[in-house]
Amino acid sequence: MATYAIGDIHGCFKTFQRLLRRIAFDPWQDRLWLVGDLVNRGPRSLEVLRWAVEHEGRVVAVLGNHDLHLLARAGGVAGARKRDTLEAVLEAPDRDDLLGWLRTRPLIHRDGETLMVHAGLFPGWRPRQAERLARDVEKRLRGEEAAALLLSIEERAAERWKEGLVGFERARVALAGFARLRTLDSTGRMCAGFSGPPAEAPRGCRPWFAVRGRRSAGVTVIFGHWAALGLKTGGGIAALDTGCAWGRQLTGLRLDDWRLFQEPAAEGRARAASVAS
Ligand SMILES: [Mn+2]
Repeated sequence: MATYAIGDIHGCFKTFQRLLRRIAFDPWQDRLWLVGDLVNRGPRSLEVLRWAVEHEGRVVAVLGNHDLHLLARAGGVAGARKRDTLEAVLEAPDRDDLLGWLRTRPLIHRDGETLMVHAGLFPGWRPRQAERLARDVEKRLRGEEAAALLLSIEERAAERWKEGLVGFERARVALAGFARLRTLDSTGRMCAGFSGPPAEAPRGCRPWFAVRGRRSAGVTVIFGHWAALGLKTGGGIAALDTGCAWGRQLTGLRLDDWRLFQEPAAEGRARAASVAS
């Protein structure tokens, strides 16, 4: 039995299936950790969702911002964006089952000293605190505040974590961390408009994992979301979004021995020009 963490699939179902063949994935024995953004940008989000639901006993998937965007569109909270490729899911006869499954995914998954999140952790968060926050936000995403939380992700605000936050505001800022965080300025505010490589970050903006004194440094954090960062493993992190939807690769990391597996994108390079969010 092995456990593989896999980067942002973004509807690249063909590449995903090829990667599973490459790693000789055994659905009876092995487990998959998916870092989120299963859907959008690539052409086959519907197939990815159906596969994940069919294999739900072997799959742990955390919610990414594009998964949340799909839920926002399905709920009438958000309209279509220019590069959305979500129509097939929204029009599928089994959409309610698929969206119901997606809506109930966690924001953080932790197994011992390994923690998976889609985008990142605010530097002030201890792992236990981040888990408690995730459980709180997950509950709200299933309740009456769901629409307002989904809308907050659409608005992409430059949020800043503070210990004194309470209630909905606390949940909203936490969700921005889980689903959208890349870099922060020296005051701890997200440099929200920036999605490029770290070397091109605006002055004073640092990757969340590079902030000195980060309180989650005691666990290994597996994440995706940042295609322009690319593959980065070691130093307590594994960044696995290698831009499958941009014509690059889909990456799998075997958590048992940290061996890497990469599959070139089979979906072509039609959208390779941009690597924004
Ligand atoms: Mn993302």
